[in-house]
Amino acid sequence: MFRKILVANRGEIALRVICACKDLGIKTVAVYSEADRNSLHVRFADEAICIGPAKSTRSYLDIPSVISAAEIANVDAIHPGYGFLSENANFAEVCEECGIKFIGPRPDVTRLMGLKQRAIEAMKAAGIPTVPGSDGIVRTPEEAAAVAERIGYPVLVKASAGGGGRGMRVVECAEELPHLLAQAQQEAEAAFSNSDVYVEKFIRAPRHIEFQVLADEFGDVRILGERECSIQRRHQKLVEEAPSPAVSPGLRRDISEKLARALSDVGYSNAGTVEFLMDDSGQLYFIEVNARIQVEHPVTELVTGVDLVRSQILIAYGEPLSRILPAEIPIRGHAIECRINAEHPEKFTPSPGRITGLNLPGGIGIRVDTAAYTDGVIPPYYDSLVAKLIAYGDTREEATARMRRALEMFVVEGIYTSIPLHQRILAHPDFVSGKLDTHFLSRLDAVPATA
Ligand code: MV4
Repeated sequence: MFRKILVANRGEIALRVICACKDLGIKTVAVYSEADRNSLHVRFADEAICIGPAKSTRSYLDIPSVISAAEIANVDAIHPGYGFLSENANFAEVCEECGIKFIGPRPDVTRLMGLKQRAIEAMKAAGIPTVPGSDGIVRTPEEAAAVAERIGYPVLVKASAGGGGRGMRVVECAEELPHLLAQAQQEAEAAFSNSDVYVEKFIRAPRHIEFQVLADEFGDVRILGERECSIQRRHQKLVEEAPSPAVSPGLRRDISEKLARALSDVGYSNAGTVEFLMDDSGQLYFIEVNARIQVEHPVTELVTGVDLVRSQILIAYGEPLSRILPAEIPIRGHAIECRINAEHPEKFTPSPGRITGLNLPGGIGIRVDTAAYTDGVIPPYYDSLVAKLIAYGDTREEATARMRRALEMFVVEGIYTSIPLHQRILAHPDFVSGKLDTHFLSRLDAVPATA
């Protein structure tokens, strides 16, 4: 087994990776910025190396600094967590050149998945349903208009290198198309140094449903069910659950079979997530692949019993899936995750600062993934995630009841958090009935805070 792994991340996910390493008897090396000197990932790793100032471009995103730390500590592998360098194919390549195993897919596969329209092409070729749209990149208003006439308005112009909604424009009619196309291209160029865009039929108020993948380095691919991630604001997910209330066992089986074949064909390995949109008729359409472990992975862990981070490490070491996973992985029970963010309750702006008092809930069916502690600081430089509160139950109703109990007993003093918002979400009749889509929160905002 690997002797020592460097964890190229911070916060709860760095701790999550350290936990998996401890379970496997692997030594860990934390890296940290000057703002994270007193963080728990530094405290619980076997070694810790400061890699630069608070600003992430000069620390957690700085490839030479991370690689230097890995060389100094003489690690066998690097786990990138999520965000930061996790989907940076160049970083994965540098690791490889330095003889350090990157715990993730091969760089060429990550690069392919990063070009959305190329990923769509690959999935389409393998029989995965995709959104009606252009075949590849659209360059001129004439080309875009021809596609839009064929599939019908409204259409969505999307950046090929995009993510998080940047470089996206909804086009309602032909008159708007030329200038919205130009806007999307300019925004894509500014954000990603790549002006390539493509066109899709715009699906109004879809559900966001994603499938969890584990693949070994020998072409064996397993799908571990799906997560429903429709409850989001400004492309930030707030609540995720597994399984999706909208996916039947038949649909799950059908998509899983097709995905396993498609991902094996492209040479995918390690953990990944395949994102789909679901329209109001219940049709799933592939949109993109995330070549990393995701924030919301715990809900899948709870309904499958599979430790996804441990699996990532074993896969990277060269273990075949047949030795990592049981022959059958039934989806059992229901899990819900609430992302507890440090944010102002009305303005939804970040609320960094010192945590002066903290009570983490527990009890049966509750898991808390966090790096927070009393007198600990949520710095302003990174994302505002304070904790992931995850509830499990035999049924969705039981998981919901446990989540409400845990939210009530979750106390964070000194900063504002999204706990009150989560309480409102879980009280909403549409949440209770599982009637979710990506506009759920805008409807919730119309409900008084006391409801
Ligand atoms: C879409 C869509 C509707 N139709 N594509 C947003 C970010 C990017 N990852 C994909 N996104 C969307 N693509 C078509 N053809 C609506 C969204 C979208 C969305 C998707 C998932 C979760 C939240 C979202 C919020 C707004 C828009």
